[in-house]
Amino acid sequence: MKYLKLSKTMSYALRHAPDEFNIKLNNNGWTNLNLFLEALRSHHKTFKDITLEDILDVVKNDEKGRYEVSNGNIRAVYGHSTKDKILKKSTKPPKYLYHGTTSNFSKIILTEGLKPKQRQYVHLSQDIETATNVGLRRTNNPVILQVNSQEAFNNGVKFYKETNGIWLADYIPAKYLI
Ligand code: HQG
Repeated sequence: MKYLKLSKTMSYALRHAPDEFNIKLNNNGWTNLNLFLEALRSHHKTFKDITLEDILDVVKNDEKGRYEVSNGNIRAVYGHSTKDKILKKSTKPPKYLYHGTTSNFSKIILTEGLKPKQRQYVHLSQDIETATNVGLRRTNNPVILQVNSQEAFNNGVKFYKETNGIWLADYIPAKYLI
């Protein structure tokens, strides 16, 4: 079984395109695991023989904790772009959080603030190393922006804690960024 391909397809379905797979996400992003298995099997011939174990292996071994399984349901933890916003419970963030991006984007962000762009939430990292890895997806020389998260939180910006040091947030005005 090609787990990378399966993982990418799972992310695509659960974050971006549930309609293409004929699955429904609830308000918190959950969908029924057995129906998801059937949806993947019928989506493409590569997946026609996958089992529940294959999906659970992807979930368990994912290095970023991208998925969660509970009570017979599965969801992507972050990264959604579906039009109905996945509801999250906001939490008080640490004093600082970090965002790794390209030099060009960083200049725009320092003027107009950090926007979710095509996703539902802004994605932040708890430490500089993780933010650097996020930035390295786009450039060899990422710029790491420091977010004055607690100050932003105190002034009404909402933050949401996810797995593995990933934080989400709503739009963050430039005045909270260094
Ligand atoms: C940029 C991956 C111009 C922002 C990662 C980023 C992460 C702006 C891009 C997760 C902007 C959006 C998310 C503004 C933000 N003007 N550019 N005002 N505001 N941007 O992919 O944070 O492997 O949606 O800097 O590791 O790069 O998929 O966000 O470059 O955890 O699990 O707009 O996705 O995880 O890009 O990455 P993204 P991201 P996975």
